[in-house]
Order: sequence, then C-alpha cells, then structure tokens
Amino acid sequence: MVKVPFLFMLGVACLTIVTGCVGDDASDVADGVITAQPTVAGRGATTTNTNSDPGSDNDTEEPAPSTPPEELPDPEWAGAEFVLQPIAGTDRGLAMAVRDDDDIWLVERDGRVRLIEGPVTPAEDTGDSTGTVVLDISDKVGTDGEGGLLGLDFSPAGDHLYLSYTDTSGNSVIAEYEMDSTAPLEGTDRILLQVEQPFSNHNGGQITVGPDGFLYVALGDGGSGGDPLGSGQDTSTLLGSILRIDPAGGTAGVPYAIPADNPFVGQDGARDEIWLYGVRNPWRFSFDADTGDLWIGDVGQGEIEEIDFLAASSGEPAGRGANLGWNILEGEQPFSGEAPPPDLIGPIAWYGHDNGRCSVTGGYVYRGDRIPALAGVYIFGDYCTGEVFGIRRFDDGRTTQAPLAIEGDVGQIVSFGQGPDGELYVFESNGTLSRLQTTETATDR
Ligand SMILES: [Ca+2]
Repeated sequence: MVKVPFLFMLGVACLTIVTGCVGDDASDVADGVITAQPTVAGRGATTTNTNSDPGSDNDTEEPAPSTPPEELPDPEWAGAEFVLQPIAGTDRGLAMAVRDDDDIWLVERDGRVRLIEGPVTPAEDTGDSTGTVVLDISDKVGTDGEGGLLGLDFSPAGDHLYLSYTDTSGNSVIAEYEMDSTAPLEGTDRILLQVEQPFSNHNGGQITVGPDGFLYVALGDGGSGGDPLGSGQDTSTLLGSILRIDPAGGTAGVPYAIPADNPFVGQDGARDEIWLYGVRNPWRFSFDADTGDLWIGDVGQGEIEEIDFLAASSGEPAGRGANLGWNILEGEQPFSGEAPPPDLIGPIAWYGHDNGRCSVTGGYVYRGDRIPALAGVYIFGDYCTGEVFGIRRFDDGRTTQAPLAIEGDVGQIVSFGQGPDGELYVFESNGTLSRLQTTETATDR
C-alpha cells in the first residue's frame, strides 16, 4: 500500500516506540501499522473532513501532507504493560451495557440477557456463565451467519431495555422491553424496527442511546460482498447506515418518532431515520462519554479495516448526515470506481489485512481512573489477532497511536464494553469478559 510521506512518518514513529516496548511482537505489530489518516488530500482519492458537519470545514485545519508535522508526543501508553483480567464467564457474550448503578448487563448471542451484579471484581474461575439470566428470547433469535442477539442499551431513565437481534428469518429487529427494578418484563416487548436482510452477514448490531437520549442503530450494507445492492450510498434504504430514532415518541400507529433535526427529514427519496450513511458493517460504534464524539469501527471488505471519527461540536450531535464512503471507498482506497463526492469523510485510521488481521472491533474512548495513560484514548481491536490498539486524537485533528502490549494470549476479540466506572471491558470469543488493567493495577480489586 502506498503511503504519503506524512503518514509514513507516523508509521516509523510507531515502529520505533513499539520495538522498544513489546519485544518479539514488535515486527507483527509494526509492519502493518495502524495508519493515521488525518488527511488524504493530495492523494486524489477524497477529501477528509474531521468536522462533524460535512458541509463545514472551519473546525480543524490540518497540515498538508507535504508539511512535516510538529513533533507529536509519544503515546503515553506505549511503555506500559497491560493485562486482561477476567471478571466473568459468558456463553458467547457479545455486548454489555450499564443502567443506573454498578451492575453490568450483557447479551449472549443465542438470545439471553444476563445481569452481573456490581461492583464487579476479578474472578479466579470464569468457566461457567456468571450472573443471572434475566431474559431469554432464544426462540425469537436466529444465529445463522453473523446473526444473533447482537446489542443492547437502556433508555436514559433506565425504564426500557432495547435489544438488537436477527430473527429466525435472518432479518434485523430492534425491540424494546419495559424494565422493573431488577429485570426486563416478559411479554412487554414492542418491535420498534424490522429490517429485511438480503444476506446473512453485515447486520451491524450495535445499538446505543446517544448523549441526546435518542437511540442510534447500526445497520450493515445487507451483506454478501462488495455491497452488490449499493446500500452504502443509497439513502432510500436503511441498510448501510446508522439510524437515529426516538422510541419514547412512538404512537399507537408508529413505534418511534423521527427527531426533527435528522438530516434527511423532508428530503424526497431518503429515509428520515438515517443519521449517517456510507458504512459497510459498523459492528461496533460508541460515543465518547465526555465529549460526545462518535467513533465507529467499520469492518472492511477484503483489504482495509477502518476507524471513523466524527466530532460533536457546538452542541450538535456528532455525525449528522455524514457520508463515510462505502462502497466508493474501502477505508481510504477507491473501491467501486465511482468518483468520491467532495463531502465524503474518510477514516481517522485504518489498517490492512497483513499479519493475520481480518476485522476491526470498534471500542470506546477510555474514561476510567485506573489507567491514567489512556485517559481520552480510543481503544479498539482486531477480531482475528486479538491485538488491541489505542489512538489519541489531538484537538488539531492529528493522532498518535500505538498497540497496547497485553500480557499472555488474547483470543478473538468480539466486542468491547464500557463499565459504569468508565473502565474498558473486552469480550473474547471464548466468552470471557475481562477488564483492561495495567500489570501494576491488576491486583487492585
Ligand atoms: Ca468508510
């Protein structure tokens, strides 16, 4: 892959740092550096705009690729050693959420919602599933392909639980359950949204209540390969988009309301639910708990995994109306052959499929207390290799990045979570849910 000099310089910086700290793993990590993509202007591919509003570019002026950047500080976490400390065993756990206290709520792929009462502590043995099953909808859930019970979150008041799953026909469903003080109430479910999935892969899955209290719903491009239906760039379909809906505003005939400032409201031929589009499979996305910035891990086709960043600014939620490029681009690389529109927003970082990497798992901006070096750092990983990476974005749009050196073997990373304390949690494909800690703090229970 051709890199412009500016990007290459960042790559070399990572190489040096990593080689000094991670020992034998350094060559693996450094070779296909997680390459910052603060701007690709001059490459003739597209225009990158780090502002949340694609129509405006007065927020962060960035250096042209030919201008050597000011020296960026080394990532503070590059010298640290980390450990994933198991706190629970799950049966194919895929996502977690918090309500209004220290408890952790999680979903298991086959259709169970499980409650782990907090505050959680490291567990000696996580072989068995931890906690209590508070809802089982496995009779409604289909697990073919990439299907299953894929995501959950709570309404701002904690009185409703939202679930994202594929049904037994393989279609995407967003459902709402009423909560009592301890559990979702069987039989209270209300289907908010049902979206036909033409193929069994690329279902998205993440659902998250945003800082504005609305429900954001990730939907992939519908699947197969290469986006054969053109869903990514088609705003007349809900596929290939992140939606924004208001479940509390539903009426007898309509299960949710459309927030009035959704970008396509009143536009003929475009779906009012769409908040942003041009995504391929945004398996995991999250809002920075402090800033409201939106970070998306968008799984690539055959070559490039990407991280997208959309800033919240001037009180406006992040990402409104953004076109993130798929399938005109894969990452920052031309894909469909179509000319990219000028307002298209490229990734803040991307990486290729070398060294066994295959699929990005989006994470969270770390806002916990245990690891000061990671404060404000976006943490994400690769499903296949189990590598975990950090990116710090500075106010001027530039980034530093480095892998996290994690002790021991890390399995396939299926998902991340953020605890009530802002700490970072990791689901591996063997079902283990762990908390990220440094080796120094790992015994601190
Ligand atoms: Ca993209």
